[in-house]
Amino acid sequence: MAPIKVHGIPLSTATQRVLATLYEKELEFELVPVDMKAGEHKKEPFLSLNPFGQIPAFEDGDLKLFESRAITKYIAHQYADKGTDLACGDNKQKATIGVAIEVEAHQFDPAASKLTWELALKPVFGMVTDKAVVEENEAKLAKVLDIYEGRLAHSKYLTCDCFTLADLHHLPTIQYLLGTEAKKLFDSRPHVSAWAADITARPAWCKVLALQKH
Ligand SMILES: N[C@@H](CCC(=O)N[C@@H](CS)C(=O)NCC(=O)O)C(=O)O
Repeated sequence: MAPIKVHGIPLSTATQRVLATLYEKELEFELVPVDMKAGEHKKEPFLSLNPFGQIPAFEDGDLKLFESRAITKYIAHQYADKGTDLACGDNKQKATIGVAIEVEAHQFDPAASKLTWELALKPVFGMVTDKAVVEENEAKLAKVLDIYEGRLAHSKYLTCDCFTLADLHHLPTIQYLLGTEAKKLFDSRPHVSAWAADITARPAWCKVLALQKH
């Protein structure tokens, strides 16, 4: 059988989301590097995998997907019996996970991704951080984290006492932000802080981080 292929790079947050899911599921896969400096993602053959020219792209046999969150949902359902159950519970529980997945994508990620770019990635590329953008997005992220703090007072993870895709989707940006001044937003909220420490210590996530050292 053709192996699962992930086209992307270990530093990309969206690629990391897919890699974390594959490691949680204990699946074999091939990471196919995309030379973004050479603009490989904006040319064929990559555009045949994702016409929007963004990483990651994903192949499982003849199935080709893009959009990291759609890919993780496919993996969690297709390989439900392997590794960690990332979509646990009955249909009502699954619907609650679905809500938390949407909250990550539409409430948490816009601010978290802008802060990741300004505080973690721009310095790596020798670019200057825009303080006004940081201030605006720290305020936005703080409001989301206040809601998470209330939620996490009732359960260990965002939807229940087991780790699901909803928690996993937060890992890439949280990992970057914990290495920046935005860490204070997590540290000042005890339940959020304990949750972030727990999910970033997962063995599957540590394997994603190890890929960055190669
Ligand atoms: N919503 C997409 C976002 C993908 C995305 O933004 N990928 C970034 C890397 S993390 C990228 O390819 N950036 C290059 C570009 O947009 O040209 C997903 O979750 O897969």
